[in-house]
Amino acid sequence: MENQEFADIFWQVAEFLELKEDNPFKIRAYRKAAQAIESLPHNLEDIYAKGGFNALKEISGIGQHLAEKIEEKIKTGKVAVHEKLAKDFPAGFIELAEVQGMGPKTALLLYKKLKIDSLAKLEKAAKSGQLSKLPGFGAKKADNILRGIELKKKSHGRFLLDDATAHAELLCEDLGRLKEVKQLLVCGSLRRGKETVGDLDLLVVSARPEKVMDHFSKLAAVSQVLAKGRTKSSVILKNGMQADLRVVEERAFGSAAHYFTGSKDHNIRIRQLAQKKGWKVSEYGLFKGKKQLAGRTEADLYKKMGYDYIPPELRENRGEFAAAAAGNLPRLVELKDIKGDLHMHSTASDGANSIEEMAQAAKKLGYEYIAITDHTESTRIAHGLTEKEVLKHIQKIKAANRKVKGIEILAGSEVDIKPDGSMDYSDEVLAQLDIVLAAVHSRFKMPKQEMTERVIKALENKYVNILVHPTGRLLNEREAYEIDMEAVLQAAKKHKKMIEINAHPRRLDLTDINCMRARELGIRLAISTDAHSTDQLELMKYGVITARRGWLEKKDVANTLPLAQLKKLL
Ligand code: DGT
Ligand code: CA
Ligand code: CA
Repeated sequence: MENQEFADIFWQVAEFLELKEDNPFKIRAYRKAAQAIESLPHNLEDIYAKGGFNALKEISGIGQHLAEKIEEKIKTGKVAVHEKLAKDFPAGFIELAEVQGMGPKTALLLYKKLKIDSLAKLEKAAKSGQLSKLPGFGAKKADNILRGIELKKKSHGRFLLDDATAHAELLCEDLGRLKEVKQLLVCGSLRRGKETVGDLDLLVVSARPEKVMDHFSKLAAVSQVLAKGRTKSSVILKNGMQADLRVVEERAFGSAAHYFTGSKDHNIRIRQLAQKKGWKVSEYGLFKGKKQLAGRTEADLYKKMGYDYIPPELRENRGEFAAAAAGNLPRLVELKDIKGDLHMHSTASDGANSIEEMAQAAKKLGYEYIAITDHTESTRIAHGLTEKEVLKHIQKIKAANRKVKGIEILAGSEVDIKPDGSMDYSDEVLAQLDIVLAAVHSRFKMPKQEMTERVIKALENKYVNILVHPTGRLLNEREAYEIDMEAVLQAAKKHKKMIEINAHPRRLDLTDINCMRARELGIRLAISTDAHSTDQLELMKYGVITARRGWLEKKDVANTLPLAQLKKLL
């Protein structure tokens, strides 16, 4: 059983209880547990198999009561409370509540008033003008809901990078145990680090393809076998994700890896380039007539074609061939270059761990510094700090910094940019902070021009250091707000401000393409996790891969600098 299955049940129970106006502490406990489970690096069932009930109870965020629910799910496959609550709501309720612009309360209202219990019915009602006639609705809300439905349809079947990575790792672990598997590589969009992944593409070298296919189709994670051939198979995993497997001979491994890594646009381009030389490139190799010129490794393939090796993240046909021919490819930033993390939360606002716990965890990752950046007053849902509270909080951070040796803890804040572009703290308070992040957390629907002016005004504030999650998008959930990113980047350049690449797989914001533009303009980027718990500090790798897709080098990224140099930048 996947951890997500447990988390989903807890999220849903929390929604149901909320609608029933049950005890808020109970609701919060379910949400906290769901969050804890989602950031758990190990499989819950494994934890239970190894350490029993007590091991479940020891997971932070999970007490006696919720450990019982997890045990119940493992033993019986379901959770009685959840089943009972679900019966009180219409069948399509959860799906409807998840539509952007809806939420559980609206979903329930629409069911009661209009008997809407499916996406199709919702779409019809929104299009026919039925919704806008309801009290408190109006054309704008109906439009928002329609856009939410579109987004849901578009995102259908695409998976977040951490989810896809976790599943690929599980499959590889299992396949790798087979002695017939000589080499194993995850290809496709996951290898390129694309922001979301449609399906997994696995490549294996083996002299015994039948054995590999037999094993693959019977893996524990597989729920359905779509196709099973001698060298090609496709399955659906239990979480609904498709996984394709190809088995090739060693002599074609490089060209097969290249072909299945894609992107399609990159592949089409290389085929044209080969044709110009009178050659042919395919998943079986690079050929001149019948003669194989290359194919065993990707490096050979590129070399023979006259190019430097192109890292997978750059294979999007965005100028990589020209750069590789001229010896001008960037030396991409790597995870090991990262020396600190400049955006994270503590229990002072909506984080799960204390300042010291965050610092200790960051130290284990080998970092030289971190910034604790809790929310400000306007972000009420995240328990943002008032000016008075943040001054005390700064003292607490300084005390923690003295106490925890071997890592510098900067006193920071993720300050709301108010709708008029002013900051949520006065300049006097901002001046007390070591680092100031600026973020939009409200009024996402502003007209483009107003939103652009709002953000630019924040960049004009002399205390602001980094504009964080600059487009506000939540992948598969919420579209970016309307903003003129070129104007924002120009302003960042003018005022010498940094821009964040938020590493959380739900955000990956700034996006790869905008990173390319920021690099052109010479803007410094900061890759940060926005961690709300110690586990989430490990999400850094997804920010790094996004930076690599944006052609960024070590020198483009602020948090590759050693502490002394970083401090000068601030
Ligand atoms: P995804 O799964 O939608 O996130 O994206 P990919 O890039 O993993 O695409 P997928 O799984 O359909 O195919 C894997 C790779 O196979 C793709 O990156 C390039 C190659 N490929 C697939 N279809 C074509 C095609 O029609 N032409 C060429 N040249 N290559 C293709
Ligand atoms: Ca794929
Ligand atoms: Ca595929």
